[in-house]
Amino acid sequence: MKLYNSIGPNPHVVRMFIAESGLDIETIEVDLMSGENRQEEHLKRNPSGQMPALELDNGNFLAEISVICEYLDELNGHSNLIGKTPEQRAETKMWFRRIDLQIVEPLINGFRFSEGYEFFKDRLHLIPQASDDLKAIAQERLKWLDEQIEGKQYICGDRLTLADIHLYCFLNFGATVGQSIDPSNKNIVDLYSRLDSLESASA
Ligand SMILES: N[C@@H](CCC(=O)N[C@@H](CS)C(=O)NCC(=O)O)C(=O)O
Repeated sequence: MKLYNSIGPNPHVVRMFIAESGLDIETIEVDLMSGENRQEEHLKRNPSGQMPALELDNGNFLAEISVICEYLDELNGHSNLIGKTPEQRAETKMWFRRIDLQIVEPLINGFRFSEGYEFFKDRLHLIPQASDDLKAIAQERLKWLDEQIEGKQYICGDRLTLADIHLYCFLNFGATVGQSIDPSNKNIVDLYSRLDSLESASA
């Protein structure tokens, strides 16, 4: 297998997941800054033109980070990162989906529609007037998540999962583009620092 990798929080999620899984997968760099990911060669790997993409041994490709991670975990015999039982897997996917739709999407689009405007204007349909509201939604939902994880070590209790990794990588990115964690979200701040101390965080 080969991971087509680049800068950005989405590839970071997959790299951190691979590191936490103890897997070793060859990576091939794609230059996102120059738009190599939007060229024909990469569109054959992922018609969405986005990063990352996983090439399988039979030459087929997978994209979408949760799909890649779930596939790897299944091959790896089902770890805690996705879940060892149907209920654990459902719990992980439930939290991943909440975090993805309610926090990550507004955070990243808030960035793309403002600070990222020049970079993304020829790649995506941008809505600059929505930027401030999207950033506010991400912050509101983070506050909600802060209440949900009170007393928990990780989002799914004592189990480190893809949901934590997803949240961590996007909060890490958010901090670099003016969307830092509100320090009053003490549980999120603590969770972030627990995840930041993992060796896999720098993958
Ligand atoms: N839903 C996709 C999102 C992928 C994505 O947005 N990737 C970013 C990198 S963090 C990208 O390729 N950006 C450059 C571009 O859109 O041209 C996934 O789960 O993989």
